Amino acid sequence: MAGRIVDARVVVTCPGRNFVTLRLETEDGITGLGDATLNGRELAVAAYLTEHVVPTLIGRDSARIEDTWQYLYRGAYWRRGPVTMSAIAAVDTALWDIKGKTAGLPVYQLLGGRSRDGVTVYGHANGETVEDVLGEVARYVDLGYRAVRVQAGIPGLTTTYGVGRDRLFYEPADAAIPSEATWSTERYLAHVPTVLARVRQEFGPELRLLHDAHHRLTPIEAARLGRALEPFALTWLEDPVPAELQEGFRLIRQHTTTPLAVGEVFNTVWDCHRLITEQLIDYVRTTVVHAGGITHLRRILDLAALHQVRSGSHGATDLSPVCMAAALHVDLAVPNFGLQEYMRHTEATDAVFPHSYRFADGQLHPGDEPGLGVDLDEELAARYPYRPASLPVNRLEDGTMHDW
Ligand code: EZ4
Ligand code: CO
Repeated sequence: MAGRIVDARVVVTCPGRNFVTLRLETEDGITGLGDATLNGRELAVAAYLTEHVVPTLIGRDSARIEDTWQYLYRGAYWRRGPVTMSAIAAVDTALWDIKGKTAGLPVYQLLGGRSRDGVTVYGHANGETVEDVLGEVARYVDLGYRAVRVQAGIPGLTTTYGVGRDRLFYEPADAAIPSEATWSTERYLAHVPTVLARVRQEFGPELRLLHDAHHRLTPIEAARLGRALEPFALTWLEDPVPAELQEGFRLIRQHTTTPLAVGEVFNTVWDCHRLITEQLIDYVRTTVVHAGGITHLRRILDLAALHQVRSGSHGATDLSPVCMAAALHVDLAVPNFGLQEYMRHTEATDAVFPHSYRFADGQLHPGDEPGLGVDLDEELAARYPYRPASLPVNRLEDGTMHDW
């Protein structure tokens, strides 16, 4: 028995980028970790945890994961939202870590055991020119990846989402006050199909290809893009439209057979229940950290399984190794796993969060350590103080604010 929670600490560290981590400790000396990182809004979640959650955790039975989730969700009255749900996620993830360590089992065993041998991941190939992109795809193939997301610079635009300065470690949060990018849907729609055509032509039919439109199109524009990409057989077109409007996907669906993925900004099942039950999407990209932890992500994926929607959890670098480990345990266990995004963390981040998950042959394996298999080196973390960094904003060429 792990017993009651006697300590709860929020650790903010910036080994290259900001991470917020909750560490819980029980009376038996068992510790659990949960990721609470919300890119560009880190201190809001840290304050939510410190001011409103941590005081309610001390003395609580660490074994009662579901009850604690319900307490934090129903008990807040102000439900949902990325700040609240990331805070709940951190507590939930840390409690699963503790339960695993208490049982002497990796978390995936607590979730029903493995449903597959490993977790197939996709990497991010990106470059300014088509030639750069082809070189980057080749690099991922050489590294063993079986699935690659393809993002390219758009002629006429100075910066484009997904195209970074550092190829392996893409980080869009680049300034304390948001930097401003310029967007043109016309330029984008004219160019992107030519890039995917070249990549498919060079690499043949077996490599799985993906593309992220990053919430910038209207439904009919997305329908047109989906149709234009059909010959290149994408595994998915991601975030075609801003997804507050779940009904918007009906229009896209009427026009294209390109599979659709969405959900990295969703916080609860209520953001995607219609998308799932009406089969308007193929992959739901909700994550452990932003969608209420392992407990709530599994609830979303169970609903998705009933409707033949598969998982495709967000795995960008702004989700810490604690979230990545938790995602891998879920991915290994659920029947309807699809694909896991995997952007490598920097060496500094990996040193602050030593972890047992490993990449081999295009797959990640969470390892068999009890719990999540991730630690936090607090001494090292303390050497990297918080640095304000925001995600950019987007304007059309005439200055109109647009979705980033
Ligand atoms: O822009 O995680 O699919 N991945 C993505 C990411 C998001 C960042 C935002 O913090 O869309 O690159
Ligand atoms: Co995305």
